[in-house]
Amino acid sequence: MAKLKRLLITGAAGALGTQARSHLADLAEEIRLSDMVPVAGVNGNEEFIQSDLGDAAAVRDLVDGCDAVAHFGGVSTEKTFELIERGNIRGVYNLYEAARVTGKPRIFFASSNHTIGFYRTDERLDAFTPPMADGLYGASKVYGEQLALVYWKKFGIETARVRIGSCFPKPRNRRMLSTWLSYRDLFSLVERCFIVPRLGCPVIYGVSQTRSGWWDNSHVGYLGWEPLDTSETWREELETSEPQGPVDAPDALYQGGGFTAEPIHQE
Ligand code: NAI
Ligand code: 15L
Repeated sequence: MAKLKRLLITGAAGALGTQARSHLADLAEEIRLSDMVPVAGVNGNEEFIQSDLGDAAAVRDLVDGCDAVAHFGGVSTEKTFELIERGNIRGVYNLYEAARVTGKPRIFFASSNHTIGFYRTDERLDAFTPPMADGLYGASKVYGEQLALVYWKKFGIETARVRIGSCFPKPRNRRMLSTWLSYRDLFSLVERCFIVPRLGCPVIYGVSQTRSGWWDNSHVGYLGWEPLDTSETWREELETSEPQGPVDAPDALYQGGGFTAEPIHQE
């Protein structure tokens, strides 16, 4: 497999960015890391540039010289509009403008299941189901997905728009039996998105094998991505340790679970 020349990982100090550093170390000759806060140490083929996604000039310098971007940076939960605007609205605009005026790198955009969080748990979705965000955070990811599509249609910049479910070492609650994505499956997806000859701009649901069947990825068979892990490994443990919640609890009603009940944060 031919290596990428330089891969930019944004959000490199965060949970998934930190995992990306070890899982993707061999994917590129050079790895450029960035975050608004420092990362823990810098390894052999890595460099670190501290910057805020809201700073257009800094983002342009970051993207310059990269042939691929794994975009994990930004606000990752429900927060104030000001924080979300900087990281996920302006930040994504800055990323795509930087991509347009530099080398048009291929982008892995870490979108979220909260773009569709207000669909009910008995509904089945595919890539063409209209978004139904469950808050400001989810709406900002819908914006990011749409901006990616604009830059694909107008400028040919390819993006994997990946609606990640719940990416943690293991499912943390009953809802995550339907949404869990293992680190191994996430990073095999990132790799496939960067090595397939033609990516385009697909919406992909980032989920390991699950019985729930909420999300249909059948239109992205061309990626050759096969999740290997399954949330079923933890079903018995979770169903024993966690009592079944009320039938009208957010986790029971909506795919976005508790995010659907979050307030609009003012501070
Ligand atoms: P995280 O919150 O641990 O990491 C995000 C990183 O982005 C942080 O290190 C933070 O400092 C950085 N960041 C925030 N605003 C910034 C700004 N304005 N400029 C520069 N850096 C900024 O989140 P995590 O869990 O690593 O998620 C990574 C991405 O994946 C996020 O975009 C999140 O929305 C998405 N995602 C994650 C899921 C998960 O289960 N972990 C599920 C769905 C989506
Ligand atoms: C997300 O989008 C968040 O970034 C992550 O922290 C989890 O809360 C995840 O969704 C989820 O829905 O479990």
